[in-house]
Order: sequence, then structure tokens, then C-alpha cells
Amino acid sequence: MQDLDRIRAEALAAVAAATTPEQLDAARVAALGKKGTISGLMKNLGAMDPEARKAAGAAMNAVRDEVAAALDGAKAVLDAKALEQRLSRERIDVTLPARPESLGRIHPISQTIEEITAIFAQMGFTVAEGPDIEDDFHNFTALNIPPEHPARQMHDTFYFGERVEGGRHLLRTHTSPVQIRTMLSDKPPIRVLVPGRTYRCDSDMTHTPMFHQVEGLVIDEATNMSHLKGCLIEFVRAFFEVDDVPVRFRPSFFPFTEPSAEVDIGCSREGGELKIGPGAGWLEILGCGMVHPNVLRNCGIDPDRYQGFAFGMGVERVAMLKYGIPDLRTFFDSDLRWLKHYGFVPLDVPTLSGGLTR
Ligand code: 2NL
Repeated sequence: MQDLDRIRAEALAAVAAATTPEQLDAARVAALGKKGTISGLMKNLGAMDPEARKAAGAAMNAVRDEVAAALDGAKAVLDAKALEQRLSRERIDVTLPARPESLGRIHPISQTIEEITAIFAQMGFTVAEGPDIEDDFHNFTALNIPPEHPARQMHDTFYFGERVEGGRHLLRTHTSPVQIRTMLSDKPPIRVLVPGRTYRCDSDMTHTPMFHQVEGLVIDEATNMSHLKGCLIEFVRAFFEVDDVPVRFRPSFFPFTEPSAEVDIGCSREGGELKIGPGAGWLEILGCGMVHPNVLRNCGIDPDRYQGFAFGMGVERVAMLKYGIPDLRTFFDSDLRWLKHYGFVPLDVPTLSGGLTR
């Protein structure tokens, strides 16, 4: 029995002294393992007479259970300590600023589309998108551009091969087919803004075969030319961040609007640097007009009840003017040095006030 007391005390001391899972496991093996001290004592039970075996067996079982419980308790303490250490080692400070320089740059086209969208969203427009591959009806016919109309040649259309059903698909030459789809599916009032890729078979200093447009469409019962003017003047001021920028509506022609106008903004050139604002010069930035009654009719909208205005602008063009990018073709060179220079830092959320002052 003295042996049992000593073995108990040694086992419990070894458990208490263990500071790592390995030491604790060694203590377990030393006491309760096959060749452990307690297991060793139990082997003697067989040689005892029944009465003595009963008493000694009960005492050994009690010691074995006590040591096992101590091991369990110590293991729980060590596990908790290990978890705590791991958590503190792996802690991250979520209040630290992100490192945007490792996230690349936002392309000026994406940035500019975001800015334009933010301005019109504030005026109650919603964004609509549609397919790049279109048919003749949505890209031309519905827009009051009948077959053999010279505008079809003007648009330098990329056509796909002849279909078995007849007719050919094409790459949309403007984003207008999306407004056609909107008028066909939605009832007025309509206020949509349509950004997207457009395609024309044209490539030189000032034309790329793929470019971007944003078009807008408003249709309601009393929509008129003053709404068009107010809306676009407001846009131009917000986009270029110049409150007193002169805006001029110059008569023009588009088959899908009547009357039609082109919008110019004032600019000055001092020492070769172009500055948007009051000055001697004008820059054309967008086209617009009142939606032609034929276009409304083609989309099932009664022109005697509804009228609307529409506008369209080239994203590359307004981005070049706003951010002083001199060469159109660099937009599509995928030159990382160019992107680092003209691109925008991600997580710098575009704001109406932030575009130029950042
Ligand atoms: C420009 C001129 C314009 C439109 C686009 C439009 C669309 C529908 C009906 C009527 Cl569905 N008009 N779009 C109208 C006037 C001008 O774009 O210079 N774009 C770069």
C-alpha cells in the first residue's frame, strides 16, 4: 500500500509538472501505459488471496481513476492555453488600412463609366445592359434607320455570316438597341442609362474598332426639350467639376431624334494646356435629341401620349478630356506603366467630388 501511495503521488506530480502535450503524454504512459507504474502494480493482484485482492484492487482502481481524471483536467488546461496562444499569434488588426497598391489599378474607362453612372443614378436613372451581338431590327430598323439608309454605311458595321433563317447578326454600332429592348419590355415612365462596348469597322488615330458609349433615355407624358437641357447641363457640371462651364446646344441631325443637337462645352487653351471652363473655345462632348415618333411607334409606345429625350456620348472621348489622356489608342495597349499613370487606385470609391481632386 505504501507503493500505491508513492506511485499515486509521483503520477500526480508528473501530471502537474507537465507544461506541454508531449510531457503530459509521457506522464500518462509512465503511469497508465502497458508498462506503467499503476499497470505494473495491478499485475501483482493475481498472486493475492481473494480478500486482499478485493481491497487492493479497489484501491488501485481508485488511484488509476484519480490519475486519469488529473490527466484529463491537465489536457483541457493545456489545450485551452495552446488555443489562446494560436489565436493571439494569428490575430489580425482589421482596423489597419488595406494596401491598395497591391491590388492593381482601375482602368480609366471603368472609372469614367462609374462616375457617369453615379451622376445619372442620383437623377433617378437605372442602369440597363444588353447583348453586344445584335440583329438588324434592334440596331437599325427600330431606330428609324431603314434598309439602304446611308447611316448604315456610315456606321461601318461588323457583320456576321448569313443565317439559315436569313439576315445577319452584327456587333452593335451603338448602345441604342438596349434602349429599344427596354422600351419593348417596360412601360413608361422610363429612365435608363446604358453603358457598354460598341463596335465599328474603323481604325486610325481617333478611332478604335471597339469603343465605349453611355446612352440615356427618358420617356414620360410631358417630357420636353427643357428637361433634356436641364439634365445634360447638370451632368456636364458634375462630371467635369466646373460649376460655371459654358454649355452650348448646337442643332444637328440623327435619324432617331427630332429635333437633334450636339452639346459643346467651353474651354480655353493657355500655353498649350486645355482647360475646361469659360474661354474662347468649344469642345463637342455628346449628342442628344427628342426621341423620333417613329422610334416610339416601333417600340409600341404611343407618340401622341408619350415623348422622350435621348443622348449618347463616347466614354473614351470624355475620359480623355477629363483626365488629360492625349492618345485614344493607348486605352487598349494594355501597357502597365500607362495604367499605373492614368489608372485609379481601387477602394477609392468614385464620388461626384472626387474625380479630379483626388
Ligand atoms: C452620339 C450621339 C445619340 C441617341 C444617341 C437614342 C436612342 C434611342 C432613341 C433615340 Cl433608343 N436616341 N440615342 C440619341 C441622340 C444622340 O448619340 O454622339 N453618341 C456618341
